[in-house]
Amino acid sequence: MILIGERINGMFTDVKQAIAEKNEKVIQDLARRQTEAGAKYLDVNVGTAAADQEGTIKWLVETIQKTCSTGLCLDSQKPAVIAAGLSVMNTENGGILNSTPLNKKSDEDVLDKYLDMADSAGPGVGVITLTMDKNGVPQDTDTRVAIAAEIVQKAMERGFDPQRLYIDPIILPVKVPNAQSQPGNILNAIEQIKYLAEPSPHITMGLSNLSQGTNERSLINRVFLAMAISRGMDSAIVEVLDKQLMDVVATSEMLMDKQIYSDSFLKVYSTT
Ligand code: THG
Repeated sequence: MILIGERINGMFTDVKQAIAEKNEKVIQDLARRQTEAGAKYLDVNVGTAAADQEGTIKWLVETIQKTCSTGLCLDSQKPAVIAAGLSVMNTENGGILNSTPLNKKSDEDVLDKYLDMADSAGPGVGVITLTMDKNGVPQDTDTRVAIAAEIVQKAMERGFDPQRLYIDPIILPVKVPNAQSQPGNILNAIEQIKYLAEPSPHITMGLSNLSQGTNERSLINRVFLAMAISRGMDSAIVEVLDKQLMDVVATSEMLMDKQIYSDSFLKVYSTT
């Protein structure tokens, strides 16, 4: 399971404040703790408060890199912000550009822009691609799979290895009215997306979106994570500091025969 730590995101009040005050320690502590908890990559999202998003992502990347060499997952819908982060990013442990839809009304070629940036960063850098197009986020399974198929096809046509793609079927809060059929649709989409290429593209999601606004955040996250892993999801942007959630990852991997059973399987688990 390729775990991406979600905490360095300006959406969190502690990170937002650290960005405003240029407090390196808060960011570096989060980087270290998430790495120790099993994050293979650290998501880096400046949030919405920072006026200078390009300068802020550079500061975050440089601040994190002073303290650890964990791969980074640059998180922005704006190619210019990703490019700014990449300009100072160390890619020795790989990296991910997060994220692009298939296309946008305002930018027909946005997917190509992200793939171009990943190519110039090197073969160890992947791209998270959303099953979303100029019509927005689809509600049903079939449209999600059709968009994922177009993404895989576009990547293959230009020689971009599908194994560098992380397809994200976009999970939204279950609490939103009329959204309760979405988790099930997403599970069905995951099962089909994994067959779009051989070897399969990665499949990921921003898991915590699902439980936003609910009273049972960790429980909802844990149960859906196990369900999605059982259908073939092999990566997720998650709260790696949630020990119970990490135990679900380890147990799911063991039950899916990705890790050998031993009585201490929770302890020996390491990200693969
Ligand atoms: N797909 C991809 N990238 C993503 C997402 C996605 N990046 C961002 C997001 N979604 C995943 N990361 C988060 C981070 C935080 C929360 C949810 C998803 C979250 N934050 C608290 C909240 O809003 O309630 C913040 C509260 C606090 O300050 O403590 O839930 O889907 N590719």
